[in-house]
Amino acid sequence: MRGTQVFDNMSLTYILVSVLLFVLVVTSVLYLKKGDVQDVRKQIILEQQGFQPSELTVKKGSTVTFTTTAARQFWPASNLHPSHDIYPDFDAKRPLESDEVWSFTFNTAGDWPFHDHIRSYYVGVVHVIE
Ligand SMILES: [Cu+2]
Repeated sequence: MRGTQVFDNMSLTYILVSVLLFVLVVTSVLYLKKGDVQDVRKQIILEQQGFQPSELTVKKGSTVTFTTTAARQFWPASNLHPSHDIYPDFDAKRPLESDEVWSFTFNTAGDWPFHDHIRSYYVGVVHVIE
């Protein structure tokens, strides 16, 4: 009986350690994924279906690059269309050619919805955190 008890305790320990390791691995993966969004993936692409990603979270001071895969001009700009006055600097201020790259550095924290000024039904939002 005593042997069985020891075995059960060891099984319990083994299960607990396994669960803890699993939680640790999942937490690490989620943390790294979040890091990707904030620190590595700072690109928004206007595709045929719309902006990809349409929602992006970056740290204040991050530069986000806007490009398009659609073979036509585009014009990223902050809302509201057509005045762009929620974040006037967040505006390419002219039509960009399809092979142009436009970058903007977000120095103000907040939620910044934007659109393609040429086709204003293409929309997205950049969340800038401190
Ligand atoms: Cu506009």
